[in-house]
Amino acid sequence: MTIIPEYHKQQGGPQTTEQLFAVFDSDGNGQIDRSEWQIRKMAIFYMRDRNNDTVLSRDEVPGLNATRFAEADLNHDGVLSGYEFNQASFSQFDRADANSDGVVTREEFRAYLETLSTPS
Ligand SMILES: [Ca+2]
Ligand SMILES: [Ca+2]
Ligand SMILES: [Ca+2]
Repeated sequence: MTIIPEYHKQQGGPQTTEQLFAVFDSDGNGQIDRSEWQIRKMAIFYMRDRNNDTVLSRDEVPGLNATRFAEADLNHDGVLSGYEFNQASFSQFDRADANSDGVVTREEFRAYLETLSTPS
């Protein structure tokens, strides 16, 4: 997890889906596998943390269903810490791997990020 603050400091971290995908796809094969996801997934947390206060408030993940948010908010303080994000069901690899073939493609990655950012 020590690598993530570096991204965070680099101009606020990756800002586009394409940049974020490149961060995740560390071997550059155009797909994110399970281990790449585990290593890099906190980059999503930092990307969504718009005001850099190291927690995600409700409005920073507007697409996330209220029930999911509440489930992830383990200490019920109304925001998601990095730990809570890491543990959350919505941040797991299987959530992004829509067709369950063991890799997350660009399309799946984009669709996954949409679910966090776009209110339904
Ligand atoms: Ca890869
Ligand atoms: Ca919390
Ligand atoms: Ca997939």
